[in-house]
Amino acid sequence: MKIELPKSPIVSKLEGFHLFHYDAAPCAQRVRFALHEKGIARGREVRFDADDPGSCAGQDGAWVSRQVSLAKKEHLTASYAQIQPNLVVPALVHNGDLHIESMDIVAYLDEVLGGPRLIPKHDPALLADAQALTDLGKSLHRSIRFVTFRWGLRGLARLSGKEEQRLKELLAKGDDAEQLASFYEAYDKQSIPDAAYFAHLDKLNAAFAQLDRRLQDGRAFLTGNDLTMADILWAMKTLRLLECDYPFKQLFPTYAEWYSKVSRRRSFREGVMSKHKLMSSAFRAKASVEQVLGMGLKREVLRRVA
Ligand SMILES: N[C@@H](CCC(=O)N[C@@H](CS)C(=O)NCC(=O)O)C(=O)O
Repeated sequence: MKIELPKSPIVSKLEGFHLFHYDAAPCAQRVRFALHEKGIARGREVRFDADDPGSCAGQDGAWVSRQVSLAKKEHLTASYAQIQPNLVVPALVHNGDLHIESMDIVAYLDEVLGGPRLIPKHDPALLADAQALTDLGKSLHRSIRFVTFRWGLRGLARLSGKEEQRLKELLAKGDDAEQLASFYEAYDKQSIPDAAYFAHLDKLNAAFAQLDRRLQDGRAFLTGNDLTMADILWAMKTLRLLECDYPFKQLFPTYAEWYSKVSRRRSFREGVMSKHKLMSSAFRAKASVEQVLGMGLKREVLRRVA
């Protein structure tokens, strides 16, 4: 989705590709994955709000990285609110045009860049299938949030009273398109209630079972023999859940093989993981400790599905 009149004075100054993202955020990882599939490498790092000419310049064959730390709550600042009105990552600026919504950005990149097609427009049936899987993934965005916040992040993700207030003030006229404000409001009061947590977990389990079944016919990727936007979206959900020790191998072995193949791609290793390895290992270590303490996601899912 292109934002026609960006509020931030920085946007119009940016040349080439500038990605506002966070290394650990699945929605931003989707866009990095797509950029690298298209042969656009990670370029220099600049502060997300830097606006001096050196920072704003483009970089040949590369995207400029503007990290917005979710851990430091940089997305809840007035300068970021002027770039991404929903206060989430990612946002992409391409030659002064601002785009938001990760999967819309992937579609935009597919349109303006060469390289392998991520959206199979040449085949209406394939396109409809890729779109349906992408829509299914989008509809489970909140489920991933519920499950990973409860098991993976817990107190780390809470907002202080001040931060919660700032979030509400920064959202334009109380618009809560990504439901951040309502989510944090409930989460900060009572963590994730069991009923909501299990309902979201069940939805995810059902979706993974469905994807596992479709891969059992031997296809290489979710919609056939080529990687599409659907693989990109689902791979990032899978990475996030693996970091919380979701038992893909035990429950959905064909799906786990698909993921393993996707995660070996150069675009995944360089675009998604290059600067995320440490954080990813920290998440996995935390999940392992939880498992030792008898409270991990793996145990919970296996009990639920058995
Ligand atoms: N529909 C949006 C969702 C973006 C989104 O929710 N981003 C998350 C990271 S995956 C975020 O920035 N969350 C901020 C927070 O949790 O406070 C998209 O696909 O771009």
